[in-house]
Amino acid sequence: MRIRAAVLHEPGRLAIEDVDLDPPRAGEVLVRVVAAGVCRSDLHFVDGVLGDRRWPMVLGHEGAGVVEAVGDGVEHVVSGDRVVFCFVPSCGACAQCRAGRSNLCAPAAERSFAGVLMDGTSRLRLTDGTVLQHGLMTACFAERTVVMAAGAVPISDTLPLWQAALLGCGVVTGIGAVRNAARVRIGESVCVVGCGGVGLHVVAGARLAGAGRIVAVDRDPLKLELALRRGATDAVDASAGARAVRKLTGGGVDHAFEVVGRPETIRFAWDVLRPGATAIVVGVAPRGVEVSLPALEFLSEKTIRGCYYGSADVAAELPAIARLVAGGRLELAEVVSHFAELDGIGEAFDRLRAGEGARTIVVLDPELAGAPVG
Ligand code: PAD
Ligand code: ZN
Repeated sequence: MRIRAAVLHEPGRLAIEDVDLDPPRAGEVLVRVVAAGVCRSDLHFVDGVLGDRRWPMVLGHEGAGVVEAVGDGVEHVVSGDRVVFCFVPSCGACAQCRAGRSNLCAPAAERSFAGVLMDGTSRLRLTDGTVLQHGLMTACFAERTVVMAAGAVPISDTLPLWQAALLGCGVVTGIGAVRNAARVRIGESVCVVGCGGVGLHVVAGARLAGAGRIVAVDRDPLKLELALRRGATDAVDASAGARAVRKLTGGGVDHAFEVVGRPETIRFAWDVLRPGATAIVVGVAPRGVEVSLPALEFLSEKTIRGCYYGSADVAAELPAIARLVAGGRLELAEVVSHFAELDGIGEAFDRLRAGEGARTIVVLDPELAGAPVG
């Protein structure tokens, strides 16, 4: 079938155009995309900083929609079901999956990097026949997409789909970083460096986990204001430096989260730790970027670790988080600053690059999304 999609032809050259989408094969699902969030990880693809040959590609990895058809052997969803995309459709059989780290599923990582589905091929082509990559096995900046069965997580009907869209990356990543990677306990102190579309969910996750002090750090006053509204107890402008956070918290925090993707903010997260504490790096830095740390400080038993996709078992956690949102215990609307149509995606990337506003939601079907456009 022919659909409209956001195609990255090469870094910096993005176009909304007609593409051909093949039907789902065995183990795959055709989804009508209803809404999709614009994450900084998409911008990394547009800017070409994740490495060569990651194009041409249909972008978009955070979204929700309605199932239109399923391939052979798909039993967990039927046509008409509402689903959120999971961009690591884990195989369940590799060593990582068996060890409970489905977010690091090895075959999914390999196919994702190659821009193909699990059988090693693409369902997407330009009208001239050129094969297109599936952005993070999701490719949801498009009217329709074909994803692996494990990439379509069913959710209840209670949540508007424009909010459900956010669950598929930002929310699961942010809440998961707090719960699965840091395992924040009641009363512990937290610092969140970078309070954008993902960092604001880290702040909310820390509040839900019962953190005591939650120090928000950003260079944009608007983001600090949003962070305070979401449960941060203190806001610090990044220019004040890590020393300001250490002073505020009487010697440093128990957990720091870096949610920007730059060496200086990774270093900031390290510098705000008390002895024995851990920094969790969520931000994705451009390929080739290195970060340096004062090695002597390993004596104080500080730890630094990464966190991919909230270190989460997404299929299990995503529906549970959806219930928190539907029950009014986790607010999502305030993180969304703009709605756009598919044609407005270039402007959404410009805003993200300029640090203007928080999340943009691309609405492909206003009626099903239940959200305004414009
Ligand atoms: P965003 O642009 O909405 O948020 C970034 C925030 O950082 C903004 O509020 C900026 O103002 C702020 N910021 C920028 N520079 C500084 C600085 N020097 N000091 C303090 N604050 C600063 O992006 P996002 O929230 O969509 O994504 C954030 C990062 O997380 C990005 O690198 C993205 O690729 C990564 C990501 N990782 C995963 C994962 O699984 N690890 C998932 C999703 C996103
Ligand atoms: Zn993302």
